[in-house]
Amino acid sequence: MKKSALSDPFEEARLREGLGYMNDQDDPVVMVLRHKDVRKCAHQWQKFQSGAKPGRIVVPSEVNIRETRQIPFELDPPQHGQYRAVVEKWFKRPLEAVYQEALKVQIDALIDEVIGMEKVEVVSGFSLPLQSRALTLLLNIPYEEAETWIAWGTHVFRSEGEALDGDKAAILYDYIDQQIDQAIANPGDDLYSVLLRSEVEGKKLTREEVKGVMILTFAGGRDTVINAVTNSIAYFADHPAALERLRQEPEIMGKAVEELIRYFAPLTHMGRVATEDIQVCDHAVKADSRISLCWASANRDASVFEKPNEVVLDRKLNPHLSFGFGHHKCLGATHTRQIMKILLRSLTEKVKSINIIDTEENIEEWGKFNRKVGYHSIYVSFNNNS
Ligand code: EMZ
Repeated sequence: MKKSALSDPFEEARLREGLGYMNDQDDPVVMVLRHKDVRKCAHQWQKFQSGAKPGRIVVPSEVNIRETRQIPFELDPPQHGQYRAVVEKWFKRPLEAVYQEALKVQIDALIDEVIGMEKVEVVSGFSLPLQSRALTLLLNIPYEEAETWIAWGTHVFRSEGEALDGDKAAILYDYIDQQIDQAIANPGDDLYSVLLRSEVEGKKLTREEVKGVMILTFAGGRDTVINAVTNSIAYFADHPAALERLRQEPEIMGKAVEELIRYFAPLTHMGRVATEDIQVCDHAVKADSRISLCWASANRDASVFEKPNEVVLDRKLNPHLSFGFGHHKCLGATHTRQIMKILLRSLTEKVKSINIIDTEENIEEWGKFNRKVGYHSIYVSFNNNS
């Protein structure tokens, strides 16, 4: 198997029962594995809620490390829609030409920095700076601020050897508090200031609500984007012909982005809490217990995707669930798609080939399922196009 491959550990359980079982900090999770069931449960928000105790729908649960509700992610309708409406337009800004041009400048500059270097550790030396610098555009704040976030490492709630790190979370919370204070003192055109000016049902967002949106913006799109970028680099290193194809057929770039995101599924699953006793795939789920919607498994469902374990760059129909499904689908998807599109474009323009030197895989353990989601580290060299 190629180094960049991500296998599908859920296949057998998906075909047999459609479910997987795992224990998470003594709060078990029934994982929903089939594409159609994942979509169905995602739709049934009255039965499977997101607005449970803050942190409980995340797997591993974050109830012990945070109390702030992430918004709009941990709300159910109708509040969900009201809060989402406040931020929706802002998170569509990546569709604007000026935004894309600025992102292209950033990504080109980063590739210029690493190209020709003997070896680059992609996670910390490429994907993390790329994600952090791009985030300055999403927040509309000065580029230099990215340096602070790069120093935090790839995950804001986890650290090496610790799946949930409360001290680390405190760094993010304190930082956001300070930034909110600054935006109150000096309002501008940044996301903090926009949120502080916003209203829901005629009432200004509270400080806690502003914090909830900001924490989600920082945490939700961090390791996920880093995994998508890192896995893409590994993929093109293993498949130079794919990079060459994109060079020759730039018109398939959009499809290639969707396909890479389907195949990598950078977020394995997301939880919900059952509001009543209910059956899922003939299994009794008790009220107030957790299920998870396993995007990674649904994306390999052979009843929906032909050759599910292959990257088909120009895949025609691609109803992947990597950005979730239903009213909760990822708010950062527009930004992520632009990052990926521009990354692919810049790679075709500047990089001839990529060599993998050394890798340490990041394997998640979900009950009996071991899933590779990306890398702890991957050393490569980028070879230029001249
Ligand atoms: C939460 C989550 C959101 C969570 C869409 O995913 O991402 C995780 O990485 C965070 O730890 O708090 O934001």
